[in-house]
Amino acid sequence: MSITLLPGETKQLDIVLTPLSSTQFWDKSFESGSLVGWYISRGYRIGNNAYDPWPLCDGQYYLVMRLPGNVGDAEELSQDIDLTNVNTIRFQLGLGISPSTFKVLVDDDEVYSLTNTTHSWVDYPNQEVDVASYTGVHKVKFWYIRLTTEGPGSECCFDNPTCF
Ligand SMILES: [Ca+2]
Repeated sequence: MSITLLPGETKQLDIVLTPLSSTQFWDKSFESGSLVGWYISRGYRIGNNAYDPWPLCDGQYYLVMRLPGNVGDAEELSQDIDLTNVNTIRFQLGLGISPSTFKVLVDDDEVYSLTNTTHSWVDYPNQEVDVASYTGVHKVKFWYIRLTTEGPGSECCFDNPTCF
C-alpha cells in the first residue's frame, strides 16, 4: 500500500494485524531450537542430532518430551492449523523407555493413538494421521502420556509434522 501526503496534510491509519493462518506447522522441524509458534504444556528439550543422534531426525534438531512422574502424566504440544485442503499429517516419532502413549487430537477429536507397552525404545517412522474431513482452522494437539511409574522416565522424540 502506498499513500502520498501533500505538504501539511496528515492521515490517521488504523492497522489491523491478523495472524497468518498456516497450512503447515511453524518451525515444524524444530530447527530454530526455540519452539517458535508452538504451545507446550511442560518442560522439553531440543535434541541435537550431532550430539544425541536419533535416526528419524529431520535436519539437525528434534523435540524431546520427557515425563518423569506418575501414571497419566501428560504433555501437550499444539498449534492452530488451517486444515482446509490438508488430507494427512505425517510425522516422525520415537517412544521409550517406559510404556507410554502418543495421541493426536484435532480440537477434542482423537484421530491417532499409538502405545509402546515395552520398556525398550521403539522408532515409528512416517506416522500418518487422516485429517481429510476437517476444514478451517483447528487446534492440532500432540499428546504424550506416561503409562507406568516403573523404571526411568518415559521419553518421546518427535520431528517434522508435515501437512499433505
Ligand atoms: Ca528437525
